[in-house]
Amino acid sequence: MKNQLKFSTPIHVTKPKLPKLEDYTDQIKTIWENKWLTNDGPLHEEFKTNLKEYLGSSEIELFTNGHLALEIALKTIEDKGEVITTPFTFASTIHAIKNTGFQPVFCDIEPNTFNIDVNQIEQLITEKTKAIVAVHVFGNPCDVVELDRISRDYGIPVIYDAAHAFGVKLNGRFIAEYGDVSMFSMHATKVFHSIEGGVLCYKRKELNDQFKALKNFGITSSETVDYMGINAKMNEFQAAMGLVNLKGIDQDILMRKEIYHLYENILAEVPGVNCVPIDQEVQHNYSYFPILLESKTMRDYVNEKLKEYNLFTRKYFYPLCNDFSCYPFDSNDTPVAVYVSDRILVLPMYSELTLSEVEQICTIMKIVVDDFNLQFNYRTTNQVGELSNESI
Ligand code: T4K
Repeated sequence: MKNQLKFSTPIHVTKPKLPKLEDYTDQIKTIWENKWLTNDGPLHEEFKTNLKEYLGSSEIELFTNGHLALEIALKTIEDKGEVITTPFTFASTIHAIKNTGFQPVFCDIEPNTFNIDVNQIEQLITEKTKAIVAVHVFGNPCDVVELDRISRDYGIPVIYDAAHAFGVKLNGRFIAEYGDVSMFSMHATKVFHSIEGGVLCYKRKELNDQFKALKNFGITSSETVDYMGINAKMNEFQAAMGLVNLKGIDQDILMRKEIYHLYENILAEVPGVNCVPIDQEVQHNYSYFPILLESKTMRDYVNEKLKEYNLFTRKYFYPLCNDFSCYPFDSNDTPVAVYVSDRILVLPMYSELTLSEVEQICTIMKIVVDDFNLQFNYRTTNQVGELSNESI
């Protein structure tokens, strides 16, 4: 049975969508004609215009990757101090905060969306607080309305790490309409990509010159360098990939949606596997398919066993950022994040995943989870977000 179900080639958590080769080569022909490879070339400018419309933002700037875009957004806050953020995120978020001279203050997450718990933010605000960096984890929007309220009441900017949220809308509104700045990643593993790439969407026009300078060594004119900038420019090959991919993004998201619902329907019948519901108000991008298993032991068992079927899931995000050895943080203050991080598993999700592959993955999941339950005589509950101290 195992041999029949084992995939002949590895199935990874994601697979980048590549356009038709001829579409890409057509797009990059002009680079040979005009010999402009990077530094705000014509494809960069065209991509920027198209993204502006797609992301619904009056102001945008492109960067070589999402991480440097986030660092640059934070660099514009000159008064250094504390930044309230979440520990349940990719290393990039916290590295960006630390690299720009801020001290992260970790707020716990809420158990349904895995996003920063807005009810716990205000008690962490002090005179040292300079910003809030919230992450739309797996593309699920944070409580943006409450975050806007906190931002207004305390005069603290909100920067969204929207790395996972490309194309997401809330009640018909573009997700980048909320907060001061939103960073979208366009890395190869994302729902939409430009090989590597990052975008900042923002409202304040006066940030234009600063963002442009900061991504180009801080140079403001041929004779002036006004900021300690870096090199974070998007090149023409990236922009070309983005331009071609943008044409297919809506279709891709529709295919992901179908995969998402198939997973949801089948896995609902598998005891111990808890899917993460999507709010009705959210127009999602289905960037990831996260599940919560009943315990850390079960999660680690399933993650390892699936490899025997050539199936490679990921523990996004374990360990928590406040458990990284490079930082002296204490994760005990974020019990919900600890709970989720110990149980999270992300299943394969990409538009080229076929529906029969999804069915096969679910069949394997059922076998592996049943094995675990038999071995450990475990009784499951299927309750997402129900905190429990039980451990086996
Ligand atoms: N903030 C958040 C919340 C983020 O999640 C991220 C990035 C950032 C900020 C920073 O944005 P960028 O600077 O990256 O734009 C991957 C991605 O590299 C990373 O972009 C992403 N988050 C993170 C969640 O996932 P890894 O270390 O898991 O990548 P890797 O190389 O193990 O790839 C995952 C799987 O994808 C592989 O097992 C196979 C497949 N893959 C990957 C690549 C690169 C392919 O099939 N082809 C490929 O070219 O971080």
